[in-house]
Amino acid sequence: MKLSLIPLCVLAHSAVGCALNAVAVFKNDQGAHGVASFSQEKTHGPTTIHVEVWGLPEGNHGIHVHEYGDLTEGCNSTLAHYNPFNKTHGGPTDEERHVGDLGNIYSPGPDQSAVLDITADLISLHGKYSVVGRGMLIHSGEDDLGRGGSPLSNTTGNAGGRFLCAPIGWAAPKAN
Ligand SMILES: [Cu+2]
Ligand SMILES: [Zn+2]
Repeated sequence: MKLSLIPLCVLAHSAVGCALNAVAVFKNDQGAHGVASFSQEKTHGPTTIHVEVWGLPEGNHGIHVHEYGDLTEGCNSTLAHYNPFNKTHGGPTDEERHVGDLGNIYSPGPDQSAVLDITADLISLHGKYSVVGRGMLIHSGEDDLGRGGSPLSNTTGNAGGRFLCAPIGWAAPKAN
């Protein structure tokens, strides 16, 4: 009966608290892999995101929610950064930014885990702007947060290739 709470919660548009959890599981052909976990305690509250990835080259890597959870053309078919309010690309705390702009995840090297914990006030698992069903992306290069002065700074942060991607789905309830 626990499972029936998830669709109820989504449909209710409730003003009361309604905790939802989502997850994206990454894996690529170069042996990199990891998990991004999303948790939103209150319907209109922030979403906490915990990311842990192995196999990322040393350095900063742009991390975003992209528009679609569609991997038919690999990471390319996730298309652009999720941007329902038609903003310019920015950093995760900038006033002007895409909803999907989460900044960078730092990797100490491919044999160690790269961890990112963020509280994202624009990311929601509820309602029409829910990111569930969209795509989570980790790039080969660093996101310049819109400040790099390259032609791509204002759209992608010039973060380079698409290294890891995964659709964001509802998380199964934890057995505990
Ligand atoms: Cu991206
Ligand atoms: Zn962006």
